[in-house]
Amino acid sequence: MALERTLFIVKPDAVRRNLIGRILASVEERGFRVAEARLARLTREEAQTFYAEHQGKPFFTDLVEYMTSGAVMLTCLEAENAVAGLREAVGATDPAQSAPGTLRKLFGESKQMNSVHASDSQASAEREVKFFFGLAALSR
Ligand code: 3AN
Repeated sequence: MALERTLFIVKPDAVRRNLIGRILASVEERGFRVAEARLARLTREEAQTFYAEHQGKPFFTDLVEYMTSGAVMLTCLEAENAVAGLREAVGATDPAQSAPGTLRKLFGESKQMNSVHASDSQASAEREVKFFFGLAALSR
């Protein structure tokens, strides 16, 4: 299996609760390597562009508000089968529905404040890694 890269974000609710270290330790323990990392405060434009596929949905305005409400830890993670593997480690959108041991079950507070983001497909991973870290980060 080939090495893949995917985008992983520690979202504002988790940064606010001082969970960056625990969450990154947890993904490292699960076999992911941190290839890129940057603490950032997203602008409205960045959040809207990043979540463009959800534009028009009832939760979109609140989602942009939440994602710009504080710092986020942006990372690019590398592993074999990284995209699918990280989605499994992250769990379902709603922490209440997430499997035991998943990051959202462990740390998430609600459907919106679910602590972490992971790209949902290889195409999304390419778009999202490029969006925050540039084209070179896809293959370094
Ligand atoms: P996931 O991050 O699990 O792929 P998406 O892509 O459907 O979920 O949604 C993106 C983000 O929008 C979620 N991580 C969550 O923060 C928020 N979100 C999704 N669905 C809802 C909802 N029904 N109510 C509130 N927030 C939501």
